[in-house]
Amino acid sequence: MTRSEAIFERSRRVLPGGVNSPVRAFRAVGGTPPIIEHAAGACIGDVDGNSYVDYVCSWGALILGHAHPTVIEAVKQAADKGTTYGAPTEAELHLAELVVAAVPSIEMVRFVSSGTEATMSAIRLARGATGRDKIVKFAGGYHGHADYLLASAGSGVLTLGRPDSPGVPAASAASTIVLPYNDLAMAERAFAEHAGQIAAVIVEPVAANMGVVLPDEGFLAGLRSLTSKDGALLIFDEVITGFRLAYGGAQQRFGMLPDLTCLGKIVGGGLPAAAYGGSRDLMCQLAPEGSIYQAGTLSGNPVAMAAGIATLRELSRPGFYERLDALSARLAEGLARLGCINRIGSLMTLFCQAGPVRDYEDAKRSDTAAYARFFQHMLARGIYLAPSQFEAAFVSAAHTEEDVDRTLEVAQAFQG
Ligand code: KE4
Repeated sequence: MTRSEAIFERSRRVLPGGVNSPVRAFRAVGGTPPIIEHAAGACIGDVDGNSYVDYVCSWGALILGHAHPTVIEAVKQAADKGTTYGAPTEAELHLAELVVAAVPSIEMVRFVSSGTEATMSAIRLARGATGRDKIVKFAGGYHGHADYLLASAGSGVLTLGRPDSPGVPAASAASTIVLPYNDLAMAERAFAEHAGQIAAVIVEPVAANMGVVLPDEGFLAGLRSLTSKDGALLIFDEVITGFRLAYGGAQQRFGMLPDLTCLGKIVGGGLPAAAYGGSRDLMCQLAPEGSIYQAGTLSGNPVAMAAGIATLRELSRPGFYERLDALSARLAEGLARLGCINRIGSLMTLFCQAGPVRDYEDAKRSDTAAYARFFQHMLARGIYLAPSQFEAAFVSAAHTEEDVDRTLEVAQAFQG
């Protein structure tokens, strides 16, 4: 028995499934997850001395790679002055000013501690600001685990949602309309059928939780037009795409302006911090300025703010995204013979199927058993991919051409 196996066996006695987030348990790919003990740059190391080139990067948070020296130094300096005060700090002001300067649609921002909190709060703000209850999300879109976001399409696509998990009250899911991603005609029908009743559409501007699925030309612009005409708000869930696809996120890369934006992962530099933001008019409706309530003990945590500030400073350096895109293209081109690659910037998924993959129904046609075999083949040879076909692979600034070439060499040896 390896140390990872022994530790994981013990963990399962006190942590449900041995994990604190389900996907980490490797249920979709089989086997025992390596217990990670340390990481630096593009590599992670487990308790048995194995090292892996990491394409999970803490689910996209670590665009600079693991333990970036500048981030670590900033965290150490902040922690030396205390870890949390529950009071206003200059650090949260500094990161807020960086976010406002970076993200085109954000005039004001509120920090929270997870992407789930960010989307949950943005939706409450949208409902409070519009006085409406219904929301629209897309099949295969993941926005964290708030009850009404764990909903799947009703019996008829235009009917109200039904719970996607035990414990989600039917009444919660019933306020959610779940539509096919990239299906603008269905979105138009939903707005016709529920005219004046939809508070917001929440969408990943590039979907990354059914695997990576890019928006069709005109899809996002169509949602922008539909929501504006109906008086609903458009929420871009940029928890993954924010600071990933460009310094200003997907909205900068696509030239779009949502009403609210949710950020996570990168904005906290690998520490627990997330955010939601939008126009001053909207954000000033939040307590204590307004009456829409949202709060958090560790919101704007000074150590997390320090990590976020250090990270965004590195991202704003000239040429950062261009290098990342070029390295990611090299990886994607090399993997293309193995299946259908959907990629934008440093975000990609290799679907084990011929493709195309334009929505969740397409994604579900993937050969998940083949993906599991590919995953295990790569893991055994020191390459750590996402332990699910329906997740993304992330390239960081710490990855090198040698890392990519090694990855491709190992992948080429895969015999299915
Ligand atoms: P968190 O609550 O996990 O910080 O963020 C929720 C969330 C919101 N929006 C998007 C677009 C997201 O991708 C996420 C979380 N992403 C997953 C990975 N697909 C986190 C990994 C996990 O669940 O363990």
